[in-house]
Amino acid sequence: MAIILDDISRTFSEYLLLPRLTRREQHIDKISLKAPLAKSEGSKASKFDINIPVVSACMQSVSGTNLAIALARQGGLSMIFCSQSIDSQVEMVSQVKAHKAGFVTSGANTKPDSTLASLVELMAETGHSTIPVTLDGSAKGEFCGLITDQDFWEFEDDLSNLVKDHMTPKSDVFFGTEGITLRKANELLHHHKKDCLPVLDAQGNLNSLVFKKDYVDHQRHPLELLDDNKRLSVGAAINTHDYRQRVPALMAAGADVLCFDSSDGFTEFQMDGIEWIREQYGYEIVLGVGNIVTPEGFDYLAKSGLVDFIKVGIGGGSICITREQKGVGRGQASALLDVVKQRDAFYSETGTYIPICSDGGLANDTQIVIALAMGADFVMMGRYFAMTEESPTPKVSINGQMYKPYWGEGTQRAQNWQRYADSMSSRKMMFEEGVDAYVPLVGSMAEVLETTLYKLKSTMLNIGAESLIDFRENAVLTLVSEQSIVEAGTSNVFQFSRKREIDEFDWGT
Ligand code: MZP
Repeated sequence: MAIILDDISRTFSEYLLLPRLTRREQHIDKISLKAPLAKSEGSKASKFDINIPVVSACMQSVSGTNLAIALARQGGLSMIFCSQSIDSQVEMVSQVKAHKAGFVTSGANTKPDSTLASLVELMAETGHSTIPVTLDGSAKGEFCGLITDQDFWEFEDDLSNLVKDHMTPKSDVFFGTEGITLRKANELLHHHKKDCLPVLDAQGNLNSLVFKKDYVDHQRHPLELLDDNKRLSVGAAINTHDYRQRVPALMAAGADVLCFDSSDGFTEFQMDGIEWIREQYGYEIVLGVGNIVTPEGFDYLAKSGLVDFIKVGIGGGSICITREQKGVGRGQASALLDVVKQRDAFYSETGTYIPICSDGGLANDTQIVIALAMGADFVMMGRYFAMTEESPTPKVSINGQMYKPYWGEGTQRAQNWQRYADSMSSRKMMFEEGVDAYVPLVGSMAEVLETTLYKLKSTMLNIGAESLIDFRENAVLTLVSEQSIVEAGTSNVFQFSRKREIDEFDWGT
């Protein structure tokens, strides 16, 4: 007979945190939100941390290049989706890695004999206002000079003029030579009051560019997640079908983290993939796996000794209908609590700490806070990021309100890419596990995230915690009744829903 658990599948909104002692010396600015992504042994630190405990979901409508760049600059990590051809995923990973290297390979170049008209076009196309001039117009060609949008007036100058007549020639450009440190390059920019420093090799060819704005940007984003070469960090999703081809390409492109994207990771297919990756690449790469919702699933993956972090969650995603379609899944809070308990027991027994990611179903900031208090090391979110300016989908106006399309990876729409990328594929989609939807546009990701993280830190103060480890160790949670949920909202007061109502209200004065 089937086993029926005594436990009920519960969600985050059914729990509340109790306050603990907040000490005088505690301050919101001293709280660290660092979280591990790689497994660690004993008291050794994890080899890969993120600076804020959030990652963006392995989804087409979420984790594209722009979001990956914006999130890494805030200290988090994106998992670039794998429901696309290997080439286009590699291109996205490469774009994130190229975005900010301190030393940037020039992405837009011109020749001395090009016209200003073609330069204007190039500037509009790439959004760059400083363009290196090389003899053959390539990123590594012989350096001839620099031209910026300050060197000509688009609506006054004759656009058939040649670049060489308006550029600053090499003889007047301050440049560095290959091997210069980033610190020295920034010093030169500062000293000579310049915005861009070309770096040339011994033969006078362009090697890279260093920009003042990147330095300023770095100072403004102290939590930026960078690799050892000072490039932004980025994760990439993988699947159980083509990892033999996809993983080598992603590794070559510089992906920092690989993460299996699967609604059910308690499978021998995923274990085959995990074993193959470790055989080929050892422990060089951080490897995330899942998803699971039971201690049994945790044990299967953790006891292999091959995985870094484990994702928890089946069927809780905002666009997910897996539970309805297949009758498989578990309330996210119950799944997380049960798996965290197993992880902690595993740590006590073996000394190996495996970070847990709570994936999907986080409907608001409070639920993010509760997931971290329950023991998730970090959370993965789709809807949250899909609603921001930086998600890869276009804005759509519906009845005067701006929205963004958001769809699940288990939809026909997401899976269609294979029809084009892999004409040999005989896999046919019999039913969908996700829906195609719209979410309201909420603005810039950095602004939304700032509020979320401020709320998180403020709750951590209530619990007397200075780190996420303190937070989960000190957390005391209680289940709430339906009536206490009602009590949690406002009660017996009249609320104005719109500013206009306030303006129009007769105050009797
Ligand atoms: P959410 O943050 O929008 O609630 O959920 C995002 C998560 O839903 C993803 O990280 C993934 O685990 C899951 N997901 C993505 N697509 C589907 C689907 O089509 C899905 N069913 O369940």
